[in-house]
This record gives sequence, C-alpha cells and structure tokens, in this order.
Amino acid sequence: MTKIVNSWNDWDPLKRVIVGRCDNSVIPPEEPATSEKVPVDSEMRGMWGLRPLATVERGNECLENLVKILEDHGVIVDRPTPLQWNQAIGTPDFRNDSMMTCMPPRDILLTIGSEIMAAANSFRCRYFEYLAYWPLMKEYFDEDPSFKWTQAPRPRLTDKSYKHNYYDEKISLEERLIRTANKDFVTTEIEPMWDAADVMRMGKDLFIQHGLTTNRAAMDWFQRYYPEYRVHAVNFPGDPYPIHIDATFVPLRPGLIINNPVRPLPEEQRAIFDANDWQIVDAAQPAHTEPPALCYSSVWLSMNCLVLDPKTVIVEASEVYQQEQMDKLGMNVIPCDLRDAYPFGGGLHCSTADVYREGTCEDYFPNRVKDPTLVRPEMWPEG
Ligand code: DAV
Repeated sequence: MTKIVNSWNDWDPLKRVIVGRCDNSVIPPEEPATSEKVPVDSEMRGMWGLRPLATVERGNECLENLVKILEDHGVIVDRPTPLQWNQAIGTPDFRNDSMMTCMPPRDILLTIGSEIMAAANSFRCRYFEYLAYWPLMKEYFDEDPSFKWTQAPRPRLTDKSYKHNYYDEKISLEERLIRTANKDFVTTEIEPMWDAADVMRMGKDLFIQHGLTTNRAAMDWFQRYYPEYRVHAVNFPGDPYPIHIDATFVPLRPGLIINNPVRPLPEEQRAIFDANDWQIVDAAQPAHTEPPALCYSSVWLSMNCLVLDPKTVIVEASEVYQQEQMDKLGMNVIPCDLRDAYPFGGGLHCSTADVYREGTCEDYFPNRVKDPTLVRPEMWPEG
C-alpha cells in the first residue's frame, strides 16, 4: 500500500508537494476581513476584478520555474484545479461578489502527519478555495489508506466575526503597531478562524501566530483537536499587518530559525527556544524596497523560502542578501525566479503545501520550562 501523505515539519526531506496556480485569479472586493489587511497606501484599495491576463501568465511561468526545480530534485509535484474565481458566492450567512485564487495553497491546507486539513479561513472570498484541492485530496484518499482527509469546522463569517470600523485609514503606523502589540485584531472570538500559513509545525509542537487571520479561539480549538501536541500562541508586535508566520519566523532545520528583524519574537516568548538550544537569528534584509505591483504582501517575502531538506533551500532569485545569509548558515541555496508570482499571494513557501516529507514526529523541545506561549499550560506541566 502506498503512503502518499506524511509531513511533520518544514525541513525534513521533501518528496511530494502541491504547487499553486494563478489561473483566473481575482483581486477580491473589500470585505470586513480584508479591509485591514490591504495596506492603506496599496494601489489595490478600491479596486477589484480579474487580474490582468499578462500578469497571470507571467505568475504561472514563475510557478513553472519552481515546478521544474522541484522535479529536477526528485520531488513529485501536484497541481490544484482552478475554479472561475470571479464568480459570486453565497452561504446562509453572507454573500460575496467573488472568490480569489488557488495560488497560495499554504494558506488553505495544513499537513500534520498523515492528515491534510482544509483551514477555517477568515476571508469570505476564500470560503470555497478548498474546492481547487479536492480532486487531489480524493486522489490521495483513493491511493493512501492512511490518509486522513479533513475539513476544520467551517466558520460562519457573519458580521459578528469581525470588528467593524477596525479599518481606519487615518490611523498612523504607530497606532497600528500599538494595536497589534495589544493583540487587537480585526477578527472577533465568536468562532475559531485560522489560515494554515499561521501554523508552524515542529513535530510535537505547533506554533501558531495570533494575528489578523488567526484568532485565539482557533488556538484553543487546535489544542483540543490535537491533545497529543503542544500548541503555542506566538505574536510579533513589530508587524503592522500580521498575517501568516512564514515571512516572520522561518525554521531552516532543527535548532535554527530566521526571524524577521523588524518583527522580533518578544523576549518572554523565547523561553522554550532558549531552553532547548534553538538559535533565533535575524533574517537578512530584503533586496527590494517595495513589493511588486498589486501585491498584498510585504518585501519580507524575501525570507519566505522553501526548505528541501536540512541542508538545501530554495530562495527567490533576486533575494541576494537572503541567499548570502543562507549560504553562511551552511545551506545549499537554489535560486528560483518567482517574484512575479508574489502578487497572487506570496513567495516560495506560500506557493506550496506539503504532501510528503520523510521523517517522523519528533520532540524538538524536550526541556520544559515556564512557557507563556502555551495555550493550555495546565496540560503541559513543567519539568
Ligand atoms: O510580510 O506581508 C506575507 C505572508 C504571506 N503568506 C508579509 C506576510
């Protein structure tokens, strides 16, 4: 019997992966969850509709560059089936004028061991995005008898799921940073909401970013759903638009993490890493001062790399400083031209979702200390 799905972290040798597609991608209309996420000065504000075809073709070309590199390294690559993302959608609780894309599978699919779970995303425009991956899930289900095909509880995303008037174009960067440091985000706590890209998997420990796309109720849900794993809530106060952990806190191999220097992990949240001799180093500066046109993400996609194994990493081709740093950290660097795919939803890590990495569930944090990040500390006594 074939084992198709198995992945416990972001660094074990990668053997099979999903790479997204840009086809039919849309800039979605503003809705409560997205209004805060699109930076105030973004040219995407007030704009919505299909993305220009030439950019879609160019984005897909970039993804093909990645597919080729992966296949040359013996990795099996699967691709989603895009929908007509410009269709309007509705549920009993909301209507939205369009969907978005299936470029960043990392936001939708969370692989933990032999389970792939579709997330409980907070953006209404992403409510049906999982459908693009269902043909692949069915294939894995038919071929791998141990594959667990799961959907997280679907959020209702009524108006009660969001704080209204949270978005305010007049609020300054300083005020925005105070708000995120105080863990005041656009989503309420009425139901668990989370993006898979906010979850950093490290064997027995899951580190989840509390931010604009993942709430505290989601952390509680995770700890109950996975009682055998330690669930940690982390947050990065230097980020005015905290979404997704993978341009902020990126593990390269056991014991080594690169951390966005403008979004450092607060001192008190480091205890568990310090106690287990994990090194947290500042990531290199991005090579660009601006993201590409019509892009939601920041220049820090520079650190959104894809680790192929603990000695090999794919880094975006123009990110020369990040490449240089990876080299100094003892990694073999494979450059990949992907920047024109950024506008569709992210970098190398975002564009992929793990299917199979060799390896098992390890405990990388055997030394237990007082750890304020634990979501349910009473479940994990010290010592
Ligand atoms: O820095 O804009 C991007 C993360 C995309 N998954 C940022 C976060």
